[in-house]
Amino acid sequence: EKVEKEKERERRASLSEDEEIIEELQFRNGVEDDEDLKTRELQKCTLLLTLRDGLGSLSRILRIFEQHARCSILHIESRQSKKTGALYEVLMLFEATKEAALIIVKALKQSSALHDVISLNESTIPNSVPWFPTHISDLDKCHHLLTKFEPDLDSNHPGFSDPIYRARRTKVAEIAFKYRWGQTIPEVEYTEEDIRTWGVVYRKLKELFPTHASKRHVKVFTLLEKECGYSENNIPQLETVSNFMKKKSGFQLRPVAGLLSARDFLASLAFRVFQCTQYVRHGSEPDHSPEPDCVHELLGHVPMLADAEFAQFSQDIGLASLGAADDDIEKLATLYWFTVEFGLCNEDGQVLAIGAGLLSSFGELMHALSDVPEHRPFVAETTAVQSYQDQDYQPIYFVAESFEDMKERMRKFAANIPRPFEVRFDPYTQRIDVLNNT
Ligand code: HBI
Ligand code: NLE
Ligand code: FE
Repeated sequence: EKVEKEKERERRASLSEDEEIIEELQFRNGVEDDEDLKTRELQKCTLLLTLRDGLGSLSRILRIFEQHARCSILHIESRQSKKTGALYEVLMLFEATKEAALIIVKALKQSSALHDVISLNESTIPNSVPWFPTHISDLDKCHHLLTKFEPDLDSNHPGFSDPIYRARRTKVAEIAFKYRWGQTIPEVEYTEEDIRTWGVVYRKLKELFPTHASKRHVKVFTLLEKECGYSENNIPQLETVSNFMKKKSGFQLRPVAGLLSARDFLASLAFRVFQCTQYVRHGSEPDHSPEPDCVHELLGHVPMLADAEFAQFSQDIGLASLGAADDDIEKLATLYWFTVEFGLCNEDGQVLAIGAGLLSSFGELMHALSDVPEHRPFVAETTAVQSYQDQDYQPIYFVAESFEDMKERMRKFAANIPRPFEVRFDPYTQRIDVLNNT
């Protein structure tokens, strides 16, 4: 053991200063394994290096880059420096994995050959950008389901002890699991029990809409009855409704098996795609369901998403979420919760519901507009950090001064989320263009 230690000491002593730094940093950052190296995404970094000595010392610096597989220098140019204690300045653009870039920049900062290291795109180096879909077909990969509220797993679910209901849910979920972009959404043959449940909710809500729902909702709901087969005796099929929405606002539906992760769910909104459940809530609790079901989607979300301005608002939340850090996703999900799901809005001096969670729940719609819960003014920054629960009626709702005001506040909030790039949706190709700020 002693011999081993001595050998290691000798080896270290023979390392050059730069090699030593690299080794130390690789140790601290965890050495990358080959498999990881092949799959990780590369990022571009621009550095301004100030050399102490002549351009000859550049070779010492280049060695730092050579240590990393898949790292390449894309551009390099030099000029004489005007700084005291420095001879040359080198502008360098390189490409590497995030991990390698981190190690390289740290090694450069510690190298005695350099007077100064400035990273011109610092923000892209320490935070890797989470993967996000860039074409609408990539939504096939956004299928991260949360197991909350599953009737098979949650003993409080009204369907937990109803094997027939559970079997139906499993069958409907199959459609979503098999669905791929571009396909027609398969029809579900709803049971009498499903239609009865839908009818109970439908009848009661229809009575409340004129006095409780946003005018945007009321307007489209009338059209849905005329053009899409909405009625208390019929659960419309997703494909029919999706085609209607495409005409109205460019939104479309795709089937989903249940509650998605916030990241995956929000990402689809960027493409004007709404992930829509296709099963019906359990018949024993028609007035309120803590989980989304197609009653919620079709009566709550669809009429709002078919409104052009609301569609834009929803897409903007989606665009803001692409590649955002986890804590920003959480804020956007919270904002989504208090606007798209449970938002209230002032319209011509009247407070009305715009949130789908209210517009699909007879019980909560009455509760939200009564004087039982607290109403607070909608301010994006404070609303974004308000905690909420998703089991029962909300104790707090946020009321927007007007829909335009809500849109504007949300737009400003989203613009302040730090991201090293900008995104733009190209409706012709249904692709997200990523505009690098580097
Ligand atoms: N998943 N299928 C589905 N439907 C939703 O309405 C939904 C979701 N996942 C998350 C979510 N809503 C929101 O509560 C936010 O977290 C975005
Ligand atoms: N509570 C709503 C309803 O009963 O329709 C569903 C909310 C989904 C987030
Ligand atoms: Fe919803």
